[in-house]
Amino acid sequence: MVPFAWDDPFNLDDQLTEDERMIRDAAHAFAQGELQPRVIENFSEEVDDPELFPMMGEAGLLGATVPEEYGGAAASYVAYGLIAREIERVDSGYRSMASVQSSLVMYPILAYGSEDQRKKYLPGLASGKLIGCFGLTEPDAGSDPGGMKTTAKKVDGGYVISGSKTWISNAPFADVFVVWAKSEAHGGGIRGFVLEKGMKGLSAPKIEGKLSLRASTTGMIVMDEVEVGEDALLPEVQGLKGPFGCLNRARYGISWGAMGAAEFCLHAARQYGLDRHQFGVPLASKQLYQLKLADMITEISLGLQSSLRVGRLMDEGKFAPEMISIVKRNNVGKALDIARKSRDMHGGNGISEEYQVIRHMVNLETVNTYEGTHDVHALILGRAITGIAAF
Ligand code: TGC
Ligand code: FAD
Repeated sequence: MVPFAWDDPFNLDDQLTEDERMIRDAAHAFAQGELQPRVIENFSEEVDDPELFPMMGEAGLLGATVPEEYGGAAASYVAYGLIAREIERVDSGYRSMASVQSSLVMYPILAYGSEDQRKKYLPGLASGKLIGCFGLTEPDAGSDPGGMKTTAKKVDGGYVISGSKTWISNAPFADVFVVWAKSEAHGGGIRGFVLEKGMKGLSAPKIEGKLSLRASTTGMIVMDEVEVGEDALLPEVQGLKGPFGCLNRARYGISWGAMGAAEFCLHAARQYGLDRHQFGVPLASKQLYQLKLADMITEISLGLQSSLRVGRLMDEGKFAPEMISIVKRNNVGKALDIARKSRDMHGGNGISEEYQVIRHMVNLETVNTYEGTHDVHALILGRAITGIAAF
């Protein structure tokens, strides 16, 4: 028998490699040292903080799974998940900034790009000197990206891209835009293009007034006949499997990240219950309070263990996207429940920015919606179970 560790019930630490533990510890130190001190103000004031990208790059947190020759760390998907968990322990918005860069911008350039595109963009993105965004969602095509209206028209020497994308993380300060469009020249099939800040007809206005994920900057991508050369096309993929291949990575990272936010909320509720006295005793001495803490560590330990399993399968190339739907959907849903519970357990203080749990709670509302809503992932699983698509 071993002593039980309430903050690591299944000894996750023991299941990691030495490299993974080192990466986790470095991510933890960065998140607590650099992100935690600025998050309350950044969230409250909805501050744009692009200077975080070079700082994250310097700390090795961008493109961790990318080969070293392109500026990455050639780390495992488990290590990538551990980074997401440490960043989201501070704020889902900061994890968003990093996971878009790593999974939605660097991954498609690595997996579907030409060698020239890889050399041109990946080292700058890994160092955070370049900032990337990923444009799939449109005003009339969210859960159903196949309904997108953005088009790429073939012209001599390249393409003209027209359309608009909305709810795009990092867009207002991005240098590199991975956008998906229907291309007449490819039978109306969906193709990926890499656009650059400053191109004529390209703009990225900020969406103001979000009440969730306020530390992450979100915008639109407006493309008014943007002319690009042949070299802007991602040559190695065609169809929705292109963007979905990127989403697999980002959704997997979110499954870890959401558990980081949930762990913050558990730790905060535990400490609050030990410190706060009512009826002459600590709140933590009450059965109802302990029941909630027990439910929290149960869901967190099961969620982390599941993400670890999926990560190991990804590292072995043996995963199915439906596995990722299970962990993205369940971990985010459970994290949202845990954040709401923690908010309640803090009483009136739970609504104050100082205690931070309500920030996690409202952030997780977005995380539950983006990268496939909770219900869309249920339908992905329903299709796999029955063979019938119910979208
Ligand atoms: P469907 O017919 O299912 O598939 C079309 C083609 O794609 C292939 N495919 C996949 N490939 C790889 N990975 C996956 N997960 C895949 N899912 C499907 C499929 O095999 C097929 O290939 P082929 O060769 O036969 O053409 O497509 P559908 O149109 O019926 O899709 C249905 C549905 C609901 C599953 C899908 O549209 C969906 O996932 N909707 C949710 C949209 C979404 O997740 N959007 C995310 C936008 S990005 C974002 O939110 C970033 S937030 C980032 C942050 O800040 O952290
Ligand atoms: P809708 O698709 O309109 O869904 C509305 C509701 O209807 C949901 O509850 C949904 O579950 C439900 N619903 C939809 N279809 C069905 C169905 N068939 N059956 C039953 N119920 C259904 N996108 C990007 O491309 N890049 C980004 O970087 C990005 N960042 C984002 C950042 C933020 C802060 C936010 C809020 C969103 C971001 N998104 C991004 C967009 C995000 O992926 C979409 O919001 C999400 O996919 C849902 O699409 P929608 O908002 O159009 O909702």
